[in-house]
Amino acid sequence: MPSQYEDLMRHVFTHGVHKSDRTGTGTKSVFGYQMRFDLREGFPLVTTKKVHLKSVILELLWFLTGSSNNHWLTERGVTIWNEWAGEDGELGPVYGVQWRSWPTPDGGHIDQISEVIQTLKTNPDSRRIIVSSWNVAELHKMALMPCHAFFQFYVAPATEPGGRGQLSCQLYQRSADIFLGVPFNIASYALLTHMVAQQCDLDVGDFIWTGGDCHIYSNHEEQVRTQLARTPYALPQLHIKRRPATLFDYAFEDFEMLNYEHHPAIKAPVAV
Ligand code: THF
Repeated sequence: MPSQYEDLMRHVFTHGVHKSDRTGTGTKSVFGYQMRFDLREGFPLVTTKKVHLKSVILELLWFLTGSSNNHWLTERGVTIWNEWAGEDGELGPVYGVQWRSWPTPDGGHIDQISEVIQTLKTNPDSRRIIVSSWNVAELHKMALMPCHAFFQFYVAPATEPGGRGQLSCQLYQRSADIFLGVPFNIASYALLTHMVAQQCDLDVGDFIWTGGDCHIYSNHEEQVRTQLARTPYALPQLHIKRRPATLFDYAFEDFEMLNYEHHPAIKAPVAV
């Protein structure tokens, strides 16, 4: 059974060095790690605990709307951004804003996601199919600086005449909360890769996750022990029920996870 996530967790738990952090919680930390998920083998949803997929899907759809406001999420019952939002729900120019409307010095905006789709359709060999959330000039206005900060798409050409190319995605995540955040982050980008592939008539290839400061918070250690004692199940399969007109027209109901066999949920506090 696939255990790449659990291998990362075990590696940091065993070899991590004690390190203090911005939130004052304390962590075990390792710098630099990579995982590769072959999306043809199944959807990389963690099975050694129940992952709340509804929050993952709605958070991704929220990023794609380009919103800076947590209300869109709370109206739909998703609370994962509440700790960082102000009274008015504002988070500043976080992920969605940079993805869809990165401000330019002359007062314009760049829709990085639409440019990615355009390039994948017209110039799939490009080595510049990149989205960055790390807008250095705007970091100080963000409620939280991007953790998953930079990603690139890659198309491997079709292996037979008339076949389809295979779309891969690699993410650089500068800061990785291994117990709470990483299962969400892997699922989110795997889902995005499936959606982009569907829109560009490509098959899916690999999702590559590259981590910077990979850490286990000291108040997650008991949960980690519980999780590492469990045996992973086979991966589920993602089914997208229709093909919306554009990447921005997906709805929560369009996604179905088939055969998601998982261990029980494990609760843990989030470091703010
Ligand atoms: N800050 C920290 N400390 N960890 C993170 O993972 C994180 N993020 C986002 C921004 N800041 C972060 C927020 N993403 C949960 C999951 C993802 C989050 C924040 C919180 C969470 O509490 N998950 C629980 C409950 C699930 C639910 O209620 O839907 C879980 O059991 O998975 C990572 O990008």
